[in-house]
Amino acid sequence: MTRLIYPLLMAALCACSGNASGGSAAEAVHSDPETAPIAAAFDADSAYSYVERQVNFGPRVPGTAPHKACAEFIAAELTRHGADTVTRQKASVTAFDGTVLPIDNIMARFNTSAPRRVLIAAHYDTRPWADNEPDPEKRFTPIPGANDGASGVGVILELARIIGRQTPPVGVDFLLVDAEDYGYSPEISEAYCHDSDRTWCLGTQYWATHNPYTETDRPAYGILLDMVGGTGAKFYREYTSDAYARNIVDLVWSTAAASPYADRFINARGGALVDDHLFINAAGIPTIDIVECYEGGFSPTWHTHADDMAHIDRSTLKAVGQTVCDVIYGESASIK
Ligand code: AHN
Ligand code: ZN
Repeated sequence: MTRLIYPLLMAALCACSGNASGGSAAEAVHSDPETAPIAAAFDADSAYSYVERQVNFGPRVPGTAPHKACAEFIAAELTRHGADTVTRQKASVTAFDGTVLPIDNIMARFNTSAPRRVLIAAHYDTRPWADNEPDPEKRFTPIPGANDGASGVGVILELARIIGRQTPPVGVDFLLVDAEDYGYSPEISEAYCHDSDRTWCLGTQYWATHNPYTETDRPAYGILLDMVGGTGAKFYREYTSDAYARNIVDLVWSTAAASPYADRFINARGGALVDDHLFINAAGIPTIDIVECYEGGFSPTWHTHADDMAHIDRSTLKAVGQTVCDVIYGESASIK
């Protein structure tokens, strides 16, 4: 089931968001070899291995040892790939059931001297429950989170590897957020929850009100990657992304349309969902969500124990990773 956005939250977010101002790359003319776009090859095997290494830690539930080990791994890889800065935002937040969760948002910035920057985000925590297991007994153990958690991070770590070796025409800030997936659902809790939308994306909600940017150095736009490794996945235009940052959806989908991965990016409306991009938009950065979400809901492995490596597909990681890579390297250094 795709959760529809709580109307009041939606209204509040709409009221404080500006229009997307990025996306001029699609119009840029690249006749000068000095400014011509440089191509970079996204290595799907590397991304796959990054997904696998996260899964091998075990479920990355906030407050647990595998989560901490994974956070250290992510931060170390970003440093190793040559980030200008890697910062950790440690805090605590309270989940819908009263559990106090230690959170650790990880931010890495590359090419910080560039006047224009883009933000690429994903959550790295995994859900402590398996809401969609038919057998209720199996619902209360954590999922592997290969697609829901590790896949977006896997794509980001491979992008970081590439960017560390070949400076892109824009600054690239990576944001790995915590505690996205500790939200309320009626399958795992009998408690009544009056505003369940706000029980999701706790790390991003914290970041949104404590983010490092000012009005003038904010990224032009953001791209959130969520569930980007599933077998045979197709990516539709997510509703909120179109509402906040249609020109960025256009940029990404048209970039894919001109690539061998055109069949993965469908230029039609998908579902509407509460995800990290909602709160990044509220912080004033027009942000889209590349997410496997259909009008009828998510993939069959979503929030089940089958969200494992057997259901991760290198060709999906490649389609998403190469498309984001093409968008980044297709940016023009001359546009602020
Ligand atoms: C809700 O189910 C409310 N939002 C989907 C966002 C999500 C969950 N992404 C991964 N897990
Ligand atoms: Zn999830």
